[in-house]
Amino acid sequence: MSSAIRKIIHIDMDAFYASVEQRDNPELRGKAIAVGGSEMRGVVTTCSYEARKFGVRSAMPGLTAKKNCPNLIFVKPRFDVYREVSKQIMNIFFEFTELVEPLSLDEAYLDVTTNKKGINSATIIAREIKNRIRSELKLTASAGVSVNKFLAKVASDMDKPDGLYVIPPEKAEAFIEGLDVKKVPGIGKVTSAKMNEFGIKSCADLKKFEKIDLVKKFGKSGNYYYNIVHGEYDSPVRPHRIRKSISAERTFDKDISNPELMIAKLESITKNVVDYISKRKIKGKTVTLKIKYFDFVNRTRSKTVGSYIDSYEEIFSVVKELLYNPALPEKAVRLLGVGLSNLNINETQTQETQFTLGF
Ligand code: TTP
Ligand code: MG
Repeated sequence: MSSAIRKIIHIDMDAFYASVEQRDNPELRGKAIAVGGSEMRGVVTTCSYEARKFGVRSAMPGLTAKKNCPNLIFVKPRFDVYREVSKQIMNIFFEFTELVEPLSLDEAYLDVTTNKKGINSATIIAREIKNRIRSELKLTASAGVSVNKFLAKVASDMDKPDGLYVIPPEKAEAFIEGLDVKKVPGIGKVTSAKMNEFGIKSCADLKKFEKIDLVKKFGKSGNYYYNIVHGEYDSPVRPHRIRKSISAERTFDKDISNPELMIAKLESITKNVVDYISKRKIKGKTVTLKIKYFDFVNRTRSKTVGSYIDSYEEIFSVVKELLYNPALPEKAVRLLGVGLSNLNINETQTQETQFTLGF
């Protein structure tokens, strides 16, 4: 396989919990807020950018935060809401690539070297994702775009909030050399202090050491430090989502009552599903037909067959059966969808690298 250049995006939401709270409660907008228990006890999980101007930070005790910023408003966290928003963000990512590695509720790596939209430029994808998050979720995210996870993550932090920072391949080396070791993900306060004792302040300083010396000084992590400063870091984006079903659906401009037209639409929707699974060698045992009627009532009909199927003919024959059984849809249909589940895959999905131009 060629060692083609990869296109990695790191997305990180801005002041995540605090932004969700400001979004959902207009009275909090433009104000210094901290999400977390009360000011008397507990710590700040995060705070709005307005509060950061006063030196309020994550993990700071509430009392200290209030001392720094007397007008600070404390808001109780709503974890269910953050989890839900997180799902919505991840679903946007999955529209572009299956290679999504979430790091927490509000951040993820995406490998878009090859992507579902066939967009050549990772920068354009990052911009589209930011736009979608803004328009659909009314939130802002920062994106970093580069050739590996390390650089993409550092990049997403360069231009926060609402940032888009690109480190193209030809600028990667100079960028790394100028980078303070404190900014390297995985190098915390203790390690950076130790590095400073050895006269290591920037990654250029780090680059002067042989791998074996770095391992002697910093243990196993020395390998990682060596690899990142030499541009040899190539850890893949590891998706941990287990895909449970594959589906495609279509909403029609006009509601449909004619069965022949429904069949025609289902043919093309089934083809989409088959396209997707055949490229990935996925098979399934359960076929689901989704019907949304003109009045927005949703119905699903499913059938599980005895062995894995993956061909258009096999899947479509089940879809057709489901359309007629128990009876043709009794009302006009607004949306039809076809799903395949009970799949033969688990989470490991190998990454295909392919040579593509542009960045
Ligand atoms: P971060 O991405 O580190 O912070 P953030 O999104 O609030 O701000 P920004 O990225 O713009 O700098 O963390 C994401 C969420 O995780 C954050 O909103 C709250 C939660 N969190 C904690 O609960 N405790 C912590 O110590 C940190 C750092 C974050
Ligand atoms: Mg964040």
